[in-house]
Parts: sequence; structure tokens; C-alpha cells
Amino acid sequence: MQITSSQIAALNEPQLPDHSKRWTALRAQLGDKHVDIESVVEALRAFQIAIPSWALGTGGTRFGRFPMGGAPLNLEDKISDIGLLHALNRSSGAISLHIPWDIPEDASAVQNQAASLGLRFDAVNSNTFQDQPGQANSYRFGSLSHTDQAVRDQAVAHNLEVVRFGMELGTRVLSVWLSDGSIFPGQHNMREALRRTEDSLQRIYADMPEDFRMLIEYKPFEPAFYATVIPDWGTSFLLASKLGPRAKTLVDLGHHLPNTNIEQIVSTLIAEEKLGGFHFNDSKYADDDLTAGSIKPYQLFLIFYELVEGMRKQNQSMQELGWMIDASHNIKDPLEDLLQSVEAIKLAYAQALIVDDHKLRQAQQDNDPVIAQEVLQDAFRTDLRPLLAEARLRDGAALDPIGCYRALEVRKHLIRARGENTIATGL
Ligand code: PSV
Ligand code: MN
Repeated sequence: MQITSSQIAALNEPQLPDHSKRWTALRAQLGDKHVDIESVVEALRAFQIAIPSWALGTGGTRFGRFPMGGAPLNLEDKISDIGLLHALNRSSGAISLHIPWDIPEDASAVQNQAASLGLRFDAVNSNTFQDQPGQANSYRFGSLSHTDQAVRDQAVAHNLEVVRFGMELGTRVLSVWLSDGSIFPGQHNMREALRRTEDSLQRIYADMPEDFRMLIEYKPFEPAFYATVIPDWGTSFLLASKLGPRAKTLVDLGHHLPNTNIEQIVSTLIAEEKLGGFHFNDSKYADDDLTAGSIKPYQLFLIFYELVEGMRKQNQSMQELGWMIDASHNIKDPLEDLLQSVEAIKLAYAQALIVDDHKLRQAQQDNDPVIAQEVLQDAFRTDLRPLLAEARLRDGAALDPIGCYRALEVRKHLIRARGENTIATGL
């Protein structure tokens, strides 16, 4: 299935007068605040968020799974689904593959399909947290940190194979997340496990092409319930610093213990030029992998404020970072869930762009937390949805992506084409 621009234009048509009213009112409001409105719209239009190939089907928990049908049966279907999202919002123009869940058997065919839908390939992700059929050595007790050299060699070789897939697809970023760790105290020597991990990562880094970057993702627990080898940003930062300038830290919002100040981590990583990218999702308790912005939208805004402010001051471009969703969809239609996540991320970005930075800096200089809060919350509480809609409209996307998705009965079409009882590879 494909969504055409004329279908979108026809669905936008009756909504135009209402949109125009809302956009005019917002323009006036932002004009009064001396916001450079056009530059915010342009920044949003340029901003693309990669969709993971592993999150297009209904996920599940270890207690059950409730597939809603029409899930993609192969990589081609997955690219096609991301094409649908991108047609609706023009902000999902990239795809991130997890190997071996999604192996691009014919790289040029896959690239052509993606390009025809306006998509490019973002980071490739290695997987040494599961055993694959026919694999010589098991990752049951770790991969890059394993006590057995043969297992470490196998995991290093897998990562380099993923790099080769990335080269073929035109991406230059490898994301590494390890589930390595221990479930019980005393199970492994934590110092030695870290040293072995460092050594294995050094080997991968040394053999990557010179223009390739490595993102090191951290996570405090699960599935290692006692001690994960790379549990926090500090350990990731340490390893990335030892590897060299092309290794950076990847921040998955769900990979923090409750109440961690993620925006402060982001700010420190920007200051040290070690921020590599994001996996967006939201959570209440642990790595819940919920829709971005569904639980803590203010936190998402504060993260984006640190990004916008920090990167502007350090002359870094937002394009240098990896922007990706890493969520799981247990009860929602995955495509609707992804549309919601993309909107929430863009909204947080837009809110951060309209912060009166001058006034905030002055309040900080004056040690005036009252005004500082007023400034931040004034941006956060401004309803910028008409601005997002305007950016979409200018790109030929839907004024109301979810409304459009439902009006076109996309899920029904997918079920008809792929069947009721389909399960996609991935989460
Ligand atoms: C682990 O929880 C993680 O966040 C990593 O990014 C994995 O690659 C992904 O989820 C999929 O399991
Ligand atoms: Mn992740």
C-alpha cells in the first residue's frame, strides 16, 4: 500500500480554514514574543526521526502478545510501512536496521525501495543479546565481555559484519547495545568483564572504516538484573573516550533508574562532545518503551532545551546526532503509536526553539529561579501544534496524520494484504 499526495491533499482540504485560523493566531502570539517563526518552521521541516525496523509490529511483554494483524512479513514490508509514516508526516525519513532481525539480502534493491519512498538508512544495530540458529557459541553468559575468547571473537566478527551491511546501505553509524552482565552477585568479576568489553570494542573500532562512528548505548538493568557491564552514561563515556573521537554515547531515555536527571546527562555529553544520539521512548518505572512524550512531556522538552542551547553555543549541528525511536507497542496500532511519538519529539523540539534564551540567561545571571521557571514554562505551555501542522502542510504531509491514517483505513488494507495472524521480527 502507498499513500499518495493527492489522497493527503484531499483529506487536508476541509481542514484548511480551521488550520489557517489557528496558525494565524499562533503567529501573532509568537510574533509578540519576538520568535523567529520561519526559522522554527524550517528547523522542524529539516528534522527527521528514524524509525526502527524492529518496532513495526505489535510488541508484547513476557506475559502475552496481542497482535492486531497486518504486521510486516519481511524487510520490504517494513520499509513500505515506514514509507506510509513518512508520507503522512514527512518527518520519518530514515530507517534503522537491527541485524540479524532484518538482513538486507539485496542491498541495492532495498536501497532503491527506500529511496523511492524518500527514506535513507540510519544507524545499523548489532545484536549479541540473543543466540541465532546455528551459531557456534552461545551468548548466555555474555558476548563482548565473555570469559571465553572464542565467544568474544564471534561477537566482534558479528559487529564488523553489521558495519559491512551499513556500508552497503550508505550509513556510517554502528549502534552497540550489550545485555552483557551478571544476574547474581559474584557471577563474574566486574572489573575484568569491563576490561574485556573495552578490549573487544577496541577491536571493532580499529577495524571500522575511518568514516564510521560507533554509538555505545548504556542500560542499568534488564536482562542483567544484578550488574550490567555498561550500566550508565559514565561507563559509556569512559569507553567512548578510550576508543577515540568516532565513538560516542547513545542515550536511550528508558535506560535510567527512576528520577535520573536525563537532561543533565545530555548537557554534560554535549559539553564533552560525546553525545552520539538518542533512542526515544517514555516510561513510568523502568524501560517501559512507551510512546515518546506520553508520560513525561516536560522532561522531553527539558532535554530538547539542553540540546538546542548546548549545540547552538558549541556550533554543533543537530544533523550530526542520531535521532531514533526505540519503543514497543503492546496495545496500540504500532504505526499510530509511531506517528504519536514523532509528533511528541517534534513538539518538544519546537518548544525548545521558542525559549527566550536571552531572558533565561539573564535570570540565571541574576540568580532568579522564579523568572527562569516562568521563561521555560512559557515555552512549554505554548500550544505549538498549529506550527507543526504548518510545517507538515508545506511538505505535502497530512494536517492530521492519525486522522488521515484512519480515514484511509490503512490497518484494514495491511490486514487484507498480509493476513490477521502475522508477527514481525523484532521486539
Ligand atoms: C535494549 O533495551 C534496547 O534499547 C537496545 O537499543 C536494543 O537494540 C533495542 O532495545 C531492541 O531490543
Ligand atoms: Mn535502545
